[in-house]
Amino acid sequence: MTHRLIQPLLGWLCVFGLLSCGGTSHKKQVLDSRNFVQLGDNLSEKELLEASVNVLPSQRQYDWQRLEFIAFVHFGINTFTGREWGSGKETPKDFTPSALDADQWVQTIKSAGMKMVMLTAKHHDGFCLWPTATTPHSVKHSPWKDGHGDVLKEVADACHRHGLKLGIYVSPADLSEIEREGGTYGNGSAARKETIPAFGAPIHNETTFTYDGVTDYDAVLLTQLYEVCSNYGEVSEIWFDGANPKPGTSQTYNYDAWYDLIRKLQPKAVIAIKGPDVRWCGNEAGRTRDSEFSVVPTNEKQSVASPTVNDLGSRNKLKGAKYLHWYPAETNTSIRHGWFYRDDNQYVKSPLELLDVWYRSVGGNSVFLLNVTPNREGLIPAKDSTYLAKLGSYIHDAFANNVLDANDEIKVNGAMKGYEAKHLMDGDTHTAWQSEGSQGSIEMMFDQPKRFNRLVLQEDIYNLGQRVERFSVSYDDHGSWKTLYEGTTVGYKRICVFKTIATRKLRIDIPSSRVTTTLSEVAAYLAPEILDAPKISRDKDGMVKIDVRGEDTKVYYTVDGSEPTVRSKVYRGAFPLCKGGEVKAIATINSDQQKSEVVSQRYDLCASGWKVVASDKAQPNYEASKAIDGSVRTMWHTPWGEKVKGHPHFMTVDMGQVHSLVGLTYIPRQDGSKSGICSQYQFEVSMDGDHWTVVKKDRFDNIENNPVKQRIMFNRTKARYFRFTSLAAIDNISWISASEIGVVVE
Ligand code: FUL
Repeated sequence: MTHRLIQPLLGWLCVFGLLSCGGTSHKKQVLDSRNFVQLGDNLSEKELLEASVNVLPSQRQYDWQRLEFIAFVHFGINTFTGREWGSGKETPKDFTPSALDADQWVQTIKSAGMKMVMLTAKHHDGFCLWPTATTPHSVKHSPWKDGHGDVLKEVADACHRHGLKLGIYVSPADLSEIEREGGTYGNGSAARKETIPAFGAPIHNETTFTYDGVTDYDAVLLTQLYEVCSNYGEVSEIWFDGANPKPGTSQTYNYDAWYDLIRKLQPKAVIAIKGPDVRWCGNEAGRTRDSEFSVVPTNEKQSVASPTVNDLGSRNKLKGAKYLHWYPAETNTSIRHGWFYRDDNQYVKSPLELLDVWYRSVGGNSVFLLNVTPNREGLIPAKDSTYLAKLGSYIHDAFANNVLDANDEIKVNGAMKGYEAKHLMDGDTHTAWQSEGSQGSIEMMFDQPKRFNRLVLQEDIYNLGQRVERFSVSYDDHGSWKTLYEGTTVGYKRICVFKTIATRKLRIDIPSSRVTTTLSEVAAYLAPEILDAPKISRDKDGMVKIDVRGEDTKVYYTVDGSEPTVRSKVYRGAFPLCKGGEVKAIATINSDQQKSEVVSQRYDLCASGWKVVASDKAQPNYEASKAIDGSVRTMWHTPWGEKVKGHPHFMTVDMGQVHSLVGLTYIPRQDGSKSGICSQYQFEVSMDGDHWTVVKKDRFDNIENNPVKQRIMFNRTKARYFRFTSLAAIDNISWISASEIGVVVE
């Protein structure tokens, strides 16, 4: 790294907390000098690229990246109240798992190939899953194990028993500290010097920490961090969520002190999301960018301008950057619709859906953080655990044997000394092939044709940073080159997925890299073909269709919740299911020799015969009827623009006959935009269209980050009409959009 480019870091690092430890005052830093640089002014593109390849992962970031696939466990008060976000007004008495078994969690997670378990030790509601000294709102005051239980300890012990790492999610937002009498969150307390742990929490190893600038709430949070970082063995990740269900309450956080405490007590732990080591991928659906750069421009507080934008680190984005930071992406999503277990109607992503996210995230230069949801018994539900084991076997079987070997002939367009082509297949990600220029090509020749359908590329990010910006893979098909795959970034890992080929020659062209071209490892695999699962859909009138590919594919299905087998009903064409229920289907080929995985879809009452009888004005082509047309591709949308009338907006539906309703459904727009997604609503019912009863008035928890189907239950009520009224949309937007609105019947 040239010193002209990078100004001394030291001055900047001193921005971080002044603190004293055990009484002696000294300065500490949170960053590693490898992974963050301050840039000089007016750098040319060449200088910027040089600077960017010199930004490298810290050891803890590298160790974390190599875990590849890790688990979130969302469990807490919400599991028992059926909410996604709690209110903070719950009582510990609600926490009543009847058969909690952390070994079952950890073994299930391990069966999927995940390497860490990250527990929501404290979610936004503030309920602590360990017996903290900071608040009465914890397991200690719950009926579970007569207040002697400690979920975090059970999980930590199970992780250590089964060889998995431990991660801890601690929500900075804490609603119990807002709502509770004497609560500290947003109480306006002055910042002061404070010794941690506070609240009489036991001191571990005679170590205390004294920080300046500590508010009452900082003292709570710091003590909680002290407890979770001292008493549960090694911690590999701490997750600070940015979300806050009650953003109006003003409370500053002394992040510098929080980070410092973690670094001291758990030096190997990465601090994620609202932290300097790991970046949120920007959505909760498990989507990874096509080009995921680990080196991104950040501000002096090491946060990206917006984690959700598509381009964070391309050449274009480096222009004018002040700081460059190794800030890799973590892709998160939940196995269910929702982060917490709600009920057995909740949608569970199939192994193939999860595998797809796995390929894109792990194979797209990011770590995949998949959430599992223990139920009210305290167990990962049977369906989910079967799916997770299946996912694990898909991954294991796909990558069982590298078909390339060191005897294969390799030609490259040049190599720097010590970076010869032989390193591409030495199985060591700390060695690499590197050519002088920014363009490169690798050609491999095999004695016998080789068959494969996956190609795994890696860079030596630890020593050389991230360089490849564009590449393509081609193979020799009987004398002519055919393109197999085109991609952009590689970084830690890129997995190229394509149809099985057999070839004697494979070529990787890299037309664009930063400074030099390099790859550390190339491997190819023949993943067993997996028969495509059928796709189930239903139209407005309740007719269910099951689609499969291939003419000789047979489909069997059930509608009573049982598992479909070759003895179940054969699908011969669309069938009616207006009332709703669960459709499960399986595809087979070769006279039932080969089977797909089972897919299932749950449906509520269809909208056959329904009519919108009144509604607010809609934008042309976005009439309210589009919310009951059975298609998630169309939507109801009220007029948008600066001067439009704000909420409430409503639509009234005549269902044509009386139904016994037990819930409502709202599917937010599914086109990727968040505009007009309803965050607060009112739902009314009527027998005659004149006299109305409000049956629900509430918010849709976490709908901004996780815009999936909302299914809200209420007490049984008879009605022929319903009225859905929006009271607010996310980001305080004045209009409402809805892909579908419906009801749940008994
Ligand atoms: C979000 C939270 O609000 C959700 O409840 C969940 O914990 C998810 C992982 O992060 O920001």
